Amino acid sequence: MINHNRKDVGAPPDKAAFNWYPGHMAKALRQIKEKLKTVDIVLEIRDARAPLVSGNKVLDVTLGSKSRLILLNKVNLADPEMIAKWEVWFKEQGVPYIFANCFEKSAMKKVIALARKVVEEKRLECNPEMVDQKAKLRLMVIGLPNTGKSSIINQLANKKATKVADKPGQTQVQQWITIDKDLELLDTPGVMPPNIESEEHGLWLSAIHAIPDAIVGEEAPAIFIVKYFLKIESPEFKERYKLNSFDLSVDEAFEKIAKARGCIKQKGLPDLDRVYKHILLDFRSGELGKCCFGVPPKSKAKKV
Ligand SMILES: Nc1nc2c(ncn2[C@@H]2O[C@H](COP(=O)(O)OP(=O)(O)OP(=O)(O)O)[C@@H](O)[C@H]2O)c(=O)[nH]1
Ligand SMILES: [Mg+2]
Repeated sequence: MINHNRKDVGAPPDKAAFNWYPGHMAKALRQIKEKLKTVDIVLEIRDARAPLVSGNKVLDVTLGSKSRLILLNKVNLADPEMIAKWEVWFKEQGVPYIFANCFEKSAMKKVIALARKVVEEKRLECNPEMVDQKAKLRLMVIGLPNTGKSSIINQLANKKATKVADKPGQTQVQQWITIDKDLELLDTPGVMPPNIESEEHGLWLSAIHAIPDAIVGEEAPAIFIVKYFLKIESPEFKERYKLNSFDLSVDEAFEKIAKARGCIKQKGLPDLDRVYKHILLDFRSGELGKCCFGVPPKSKAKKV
């Protein structure tokens, strides 16, 4: 019998447990600052499943007045109803933004067209004489780890110009990629905020794999995911794990998931470590249904 209420299991980690800031990130942030002058615009990649929490206040400060376009990627994994609400909120904030799935070529073309428009508008505002429609666009791609920065660049380049993996911290050095004579992109390593605001935000970021599993462990994010999909009553989740109802405790759900995924040890006991891995994998590939963590803030004080 599983008992996640035991004191030594299932307790959510302290928010400090989510802090992951390896040496290459401090360096990456320094290098982002150094390169700002050489680019026309910064393309900030976020995860559409956590539109606010996958941003980074430290990056915001670093950018100063540089033009920025926020691309909320992986929209194919996000709950469309919630995205509609977030769209309204982003519009109200008056910042350029776009929701996209980087594997759709047409969406990526829209991103570049929008980036050009933002740059042209800024030039027009600052110095109308200097506007040159054909000027080369130099764009720096930044964001939290694993949000899809390198994938977006590869999609635009139409080749494997930079390494991609479902592993936060894949890119560790900056790399310029020339798309054509009019477009150059700078890939940068993902940078985490130095402090995660709450345990809940830490769990969201672990679930979407911005933080490596080795830092937090697999148990707490897996429990969070199961609770979330039970609560939203996701039909895909129910079907995937052959559940007969959503009215289950977390422990009952884990027992059923262990059976459905064949994670049974000798003597018929559930192999929880394997169950956690399955849940994380299934969630990250979208098998459990669409999701969106957090709701748009009501307070005007909370900014993008
Ligand atoms: N479903 C979906 N998966 C995506 C999308 N964009 C990227 N991915 C996946 O997200 C994972 C991370 O992609 P990367 O491009 O390596 O992410 P990154 O931001 O460069 O990561 P770091 O270099 O670690 O900072 C890969 O498994 C991609 O296939 C998207 O729009 N939809
Ligand atoms: Mg990368």
